[in-house]
Amino acid sequence: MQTPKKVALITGVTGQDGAYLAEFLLGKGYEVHGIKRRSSLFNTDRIDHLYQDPHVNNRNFVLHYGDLTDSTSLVRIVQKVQPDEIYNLAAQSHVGVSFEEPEYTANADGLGALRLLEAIRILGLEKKTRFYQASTSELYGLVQEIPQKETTPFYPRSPYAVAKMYAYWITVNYREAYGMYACNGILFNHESPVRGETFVTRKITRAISRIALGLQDCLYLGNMSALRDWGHARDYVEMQWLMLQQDHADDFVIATGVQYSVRQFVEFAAKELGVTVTFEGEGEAEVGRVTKIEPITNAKGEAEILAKCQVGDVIVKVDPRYYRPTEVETLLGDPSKAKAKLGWTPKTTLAELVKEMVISDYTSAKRDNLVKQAGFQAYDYHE
Ligand code: NDP
Ligand code: GDR
Repeated sequence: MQTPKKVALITGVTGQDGAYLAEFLLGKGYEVHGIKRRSSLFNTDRIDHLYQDPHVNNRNFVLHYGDLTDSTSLVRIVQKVQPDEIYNLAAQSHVGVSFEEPEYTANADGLGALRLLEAIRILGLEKKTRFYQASTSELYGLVQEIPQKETTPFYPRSPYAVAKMYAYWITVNYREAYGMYACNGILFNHESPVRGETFVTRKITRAISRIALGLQDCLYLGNMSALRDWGHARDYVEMQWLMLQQDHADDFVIATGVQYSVRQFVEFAAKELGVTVTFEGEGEAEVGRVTKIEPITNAKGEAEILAKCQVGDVIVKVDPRYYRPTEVETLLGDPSKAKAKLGWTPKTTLAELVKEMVISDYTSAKRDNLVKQAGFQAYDYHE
């Protein structure tokens, strides 16, 4: 007899991690359900390659309308889907924006986790449904220990991090109070070509590509001294799954154990297109100037100058509007526990991650450039 397919429910399926996780679980033979929000425009770009026509029977990828701020929708979906595993990835995930929308962030990111845990309890699924909470290195905020591990005290520095701290502890509490299999993945920053355009890595790879093609003059950034431990989202979703396959629920730090500054990320990204950026000046007067342009080996194996900018051009400036009222200056994770207990190690280096992101954004920028050259308006939006 065939063993029945495992059923997973992913909140935030239209986001970066949701898309990678859905693809990963489908590859493992799961029936995958995702919760998407109603939007006035299509918001499924990242998962369109997984889409299955709703008119076809026996789909293994199904989307449901719902919202983390709406308990009734969550209870209805959990009841209908009867999931073996819930991955709670949905969130207002932008730290900077959380200072502008603190109440909504608390509602979606903090109480959202509670609503899902309660849905499991109300429906009597405590013994069936395993729960993953997308916790974050932002919990460490003003860091109390370097590197940060599972036992490092939290000191959140934004409405986002404070909301996520509630979600972290309510997950631990439901595990202890009701014996639920519920765990926290304390994930350090992870990126990819489908990272949201307003997070700093994607903002950089996108802008550098557009500057190289003459579509944009300058990249405006906030605190370029911030240090982050950046990994690849594709590697990190595998760990989210692994955490739900253990004998006992537990919480794990997931990180690479290496950190770089935002400034270094700019240098690495520009280098991929043959551009050397050198930083000069201090504070708000700091700029990044092009000091060298070298040919890059193109897809045909020929040496080609890709960048249209000139030596001497200032292509990076500071814009204080991107400063945060309270900043997280440094994050560096210690993933020893995940390595020992889950047998997990990140596969992608930062150099490989930067390359993949730049290739993807440069390809999109080339398409935008063709559109512009054909006389169509190429709109751009900076944030
Ligand atoms: P994204 O911002 O790319 O995706 C967030 C997802 O949540 C989107 O699908 C979004 O929908 C959805 N969403 C937002 N608000 C609601 C709501 N009220 N109800 C239902 N869905 C909602 O985030 P990532 O994929 O990068 O991150 C996934 C999770 O992991 C998040 O919880 C994030 O806070 C956390 N995290 C992320 C890290 C990272 O470095 N990427 C590190 C540590 C934790 P829509 O597409 O419609 O906007
Ligand atoms: P972060 O990611 O806040 O770490 O949260 P982000 O990429 O937004 O910022 C990283 C660092 O870069 C600095 N920075 C800028 N950031 C943005 N977005 N835009 C800028 O122009 C800019 N200039 C400098 C920031 O100040 C910060 O220090 C991400 C999110 O995915 C969270 O959901 C997740 O929990 C954490 O990572 C781990």
